[in-house]
Amino acid sequence: MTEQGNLAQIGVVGLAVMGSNLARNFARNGHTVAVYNRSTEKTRNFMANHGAEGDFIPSETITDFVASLEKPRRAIIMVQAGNATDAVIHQLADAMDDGDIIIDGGNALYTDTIRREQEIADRGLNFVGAGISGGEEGALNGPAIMPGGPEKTWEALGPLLESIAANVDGVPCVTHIGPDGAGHFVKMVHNGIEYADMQVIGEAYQLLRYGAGMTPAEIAEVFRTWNAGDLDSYLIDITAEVLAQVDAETGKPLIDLIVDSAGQKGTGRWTVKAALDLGIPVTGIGEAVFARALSGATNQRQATIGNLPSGTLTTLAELGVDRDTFIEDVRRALYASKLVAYAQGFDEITAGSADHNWNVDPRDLATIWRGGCIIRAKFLNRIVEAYNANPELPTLLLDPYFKAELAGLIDSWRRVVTLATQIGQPIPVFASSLSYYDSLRIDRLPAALIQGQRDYFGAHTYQRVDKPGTYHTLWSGNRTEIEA
Ligand code: NBP
Repeated sequence: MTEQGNLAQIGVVGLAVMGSNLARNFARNGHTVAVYNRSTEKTRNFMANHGAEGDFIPSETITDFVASLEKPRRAIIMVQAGNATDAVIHQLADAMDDGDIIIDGGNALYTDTIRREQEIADRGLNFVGAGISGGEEGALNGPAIMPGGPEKTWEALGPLLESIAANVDGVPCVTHIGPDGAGHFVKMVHNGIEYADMQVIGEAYQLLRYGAGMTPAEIAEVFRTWNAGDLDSYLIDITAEVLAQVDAETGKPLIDLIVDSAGQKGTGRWTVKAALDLGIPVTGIGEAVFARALSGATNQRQATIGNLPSGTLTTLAELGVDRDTFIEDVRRALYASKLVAYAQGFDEITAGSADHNWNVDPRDLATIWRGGCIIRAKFLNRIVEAYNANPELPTLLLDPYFKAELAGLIDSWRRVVTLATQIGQPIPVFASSLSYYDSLRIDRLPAALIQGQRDYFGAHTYQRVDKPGTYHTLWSGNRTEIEA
């Protein structure tokens, strides 16, 4: 137990990589931080390694931990998402009093957060599901934070979170996103966008490497150049670093020694599942999630590699494609596909917000994602401007700035999709994003035929372009049309 007068402003439960870095970040920013971990060894190690970095109050029981917090008590849970989070929430709630705040900073599924918020509210406490992005480095030096939960908690939490969040142009990368699960929903879609962003970079690499025949070191240089322009972002930056890395043991580019099977922890998949329920086409994120799944289908790939007919393929050289022109075309295809992925992600957030009455402001997200998080990028400023100019944009792609950008990208994008197909290199997000774009752009979709088919086999009816009403054709009768 701590003596009165020496209480902590914030507590962290769970001292694995994220929790310990977050606790250190709070301490560095002048807060007294209570720390607790289920296995006491981690708490002791934490104090041994970092205890001198600031004011920490370590506890070996939840009761002591809660007693070491000033009121209203604020405790951030940084444990494994799922059952562990539920266990800790209930231990904390049992020891806390009315008005105290439990914050889940893990990667919780937003529907779990909605449920937990209700359970905790029923007990007179406050529950805040807060998405935290930026990995371990962000947790230590300034993450982007997306807190949901009751608006009233922001008064007690806001200044604390602002003090540890990343900061861009004097604006902290944290704001109250909306009620109950809004924060975790938005963090989920952020991660989904991250999947698409990483995949489009991967597709560009694939084309430069196996289409243009460039070395990883050469491609690293290309990415460095790109990072000085519209694509300026953390992910492009680290891509150049990864591609430039040489394996000390073999002297080969490290990228060539890494198994081409990508892992995933679930937030991308959740983003797509939620989008399916909302009826929002997040094709870029979906293809990115499936591309990771395909890369990891080891047994299937072992059976198929070299064993499926390719058809007649050609090479860029045979097609007389100029290398520098191709590199610039690939940059533009990447940029256009990335724009589509962000537009789709924002569509999902808008739809999720409307569905749950969260009133999420898309400008807030683009603002707080400019720093700390994995998808931080210069072009997020443009998204803020786009929504500032028109908060009701039907799609980001219609913003005048992005529309003008697309006009300069579209021909290259089409060329790259065509060439990739001719040389037999997979570009699931480049290609599906272009199809999505064309689907939005053209005036007639094959959905008319689908309605005809549905009416034929299931009497599902259709509407006509030339008159109001709902109709059905008597397909198995005399094929006259009746009003349904
Ligand atoms: P982990 O996700 O690896 O979880 C380890 C922590 O959970 C340890 O402190 C462990 O305590 C605790 N824990 C477990 Br497991 N079961 C518990 C239980 N039943 N009761 C109490 N504590 C329990 O830690 P992490 O990688 O630091 O991530 C923490 C959270 O942050 C996760 O939700 C993660 O999804 C999220 N996140 C991680 C990253 C990242 O880059 N790693 C980024 C963004 C968000 P023990 O020491 O006693 O086993």
